[in-house]
Amino acid sequence: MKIGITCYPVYGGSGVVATELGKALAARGHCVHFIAYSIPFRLGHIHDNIRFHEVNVNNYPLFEYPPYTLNLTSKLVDVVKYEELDILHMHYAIPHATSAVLARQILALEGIRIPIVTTLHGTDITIVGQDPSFAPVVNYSINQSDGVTAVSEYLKKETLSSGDITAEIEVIPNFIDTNRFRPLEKGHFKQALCPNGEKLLVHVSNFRPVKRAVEVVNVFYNLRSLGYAIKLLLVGDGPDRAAAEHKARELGVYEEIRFLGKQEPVEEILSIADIFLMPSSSETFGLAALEAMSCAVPVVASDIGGVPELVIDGETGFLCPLADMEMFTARTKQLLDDPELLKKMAAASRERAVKVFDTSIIIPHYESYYEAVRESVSSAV
Ligand code: GMT
Repeated sequence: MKIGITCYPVYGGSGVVATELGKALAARGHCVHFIAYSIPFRLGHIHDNIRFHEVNVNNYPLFEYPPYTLNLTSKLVDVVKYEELDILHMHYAIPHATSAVLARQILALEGIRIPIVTTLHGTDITIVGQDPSFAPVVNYSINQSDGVTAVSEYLKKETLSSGDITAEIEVIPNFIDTNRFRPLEKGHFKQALCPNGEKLLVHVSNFRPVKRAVEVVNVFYNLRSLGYAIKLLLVGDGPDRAAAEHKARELGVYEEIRFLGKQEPVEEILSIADIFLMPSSSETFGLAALEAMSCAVPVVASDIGGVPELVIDGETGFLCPLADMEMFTARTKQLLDDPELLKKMAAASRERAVKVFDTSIIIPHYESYYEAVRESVSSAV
């Protein structure tokens, strides 16, 4: 199949999922065309079956706000027409699905019927989708897509709960390349960070307020105060990084924490981690936790959103009521106190990632969904 994929290329889990999906589809023989305002950051080296089409934003002086949605629409029209695409897959409703619907209308005038699949990731529904200044466009763009997928049952339920979405939604969970994300031998790295055999706690995020990164520092401080020999790695960057650094200085634990900023490859860092902390207030899936599990790292997380579909409480980690940091600290402590339990949960995490979320299991689901959507579109013509 010739597949067009649009995503946010520089930021966030939806871009990671879209890029990894495109790479996996290309490896399975499809020709994948990424259409975005810059090259997706996870793309890596160019693959034979992968093309990139940059959307140029026109900065005409009259435009105080350049109409990116329209530039993207025009690019989609061009790429569908000249590359003879079979399907468009848009990640994140706004503005990608909107541009695709408009492009489909333009192409129809030339007798081209391009099927559109839209994948919902999270804030496109839980935040942007709720904003009255966007809601009618979000709802319209989703309802007009030929196929709609959501990354968790939770997100599907949330999307349908308003009653404004009439489209059927297929749940296709996020996935992980368990060959790449696996426990790697990085003893020297661990030794450098934890010279006295300390246990290593890790948090990876974009440091947006929903991630509650400052709470990670608080939990770390509480455990250190209880006498635990631990270190903390904070990976990523974003609005709350300064607040997390400030909190670490205020609590006197800054020297025990490494703020690594944005890092690739994350799997090397996760390989030396003992416990992954994710106290988020909102998470439709929690891709960062899946990356940790695939590297055999148990997760302590908030019991919210789609996280319970990923982390099995008491088996692959622990789930705690949102903002109950006493419980969060106690569960992390439980893992530190019991090396056997930690080992068991590490193995169970890895096993769950491999058996349920491996790329080889989820990508065929997308392929068959594309086929079904194409068939229903062509039989409706
Ligand atoms: O909504 C966001 O935070 C951004 C979004 C994205 O596009 O990066 O993240 C969401 O999509 C990820 C990939 O499907 C999920 O793993 C994240 O849980 C989800 N984030 C939230 O729901 C907060």
